Amino acid sequence: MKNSAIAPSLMCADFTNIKQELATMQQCGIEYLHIDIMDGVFVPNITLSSAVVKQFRTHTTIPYDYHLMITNPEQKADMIDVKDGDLVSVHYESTPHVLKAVQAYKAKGAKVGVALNPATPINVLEYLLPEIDFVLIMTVNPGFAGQKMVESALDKIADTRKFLDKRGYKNMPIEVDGNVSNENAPKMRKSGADIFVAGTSSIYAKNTSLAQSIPDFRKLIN
Ligand code: S6P
Ligand code: MG
Repeated sequence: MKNSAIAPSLMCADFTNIKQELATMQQCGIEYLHIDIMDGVFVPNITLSSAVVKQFRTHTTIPYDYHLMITNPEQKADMIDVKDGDLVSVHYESTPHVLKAVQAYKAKGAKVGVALNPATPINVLEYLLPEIDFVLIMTVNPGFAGQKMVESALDKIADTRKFLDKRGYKNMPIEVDGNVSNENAPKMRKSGADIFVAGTSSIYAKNTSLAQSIPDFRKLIN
């Protein structure tokens, strides 16, 4: 089993206090900042923009984990501020040219993953495996925070782990996103997840602080 990593979902952050939040995340050893980019077309919502999140680089050295929920991401690589070592995931369902999209962000120095909506079967990854660095399994329909995990999520994570291991990709990480709650995260870990997108159902839950909730969450996924 690989080391687990936490990627706080910045669409759940308090932007009036973002400098402090980033400092706390850095102190807590957060591995990635999960950044949801939506276009109101691929998903029915619009959230963060690359132009805004780019400014956070002056306050943190934590790599970004871009989750692109935009149509034809292969045509938009120039609009996304990618640094070496960032993660970028492109949705399988967002373009007929998913390999081209993978290549476009690789060329910018990112480690690139393919994200799968809950109803998308994992065998679509078959011929992409040599080209990608990780897989993102959506455990809710993408677009909004605060949803409930879909029924099939834990089985799908376990099936993905088997699918990858069987094909010689034992070290390929699986990221999970959507209702990665304090309750669900340990089950997701058991099923084979490695990178955990943490939002309103864990570290950003009400009545806690990041300084408390992040170490608590880390215990749950170790
Ligand atoms: C949703 C987005 C996610 C959410 C995250 C929020 O489409 O991709 O990254 O921000 O799921 O976490 P939670 O715990 O509210 O589900
Ligand atoms: Mg996301």
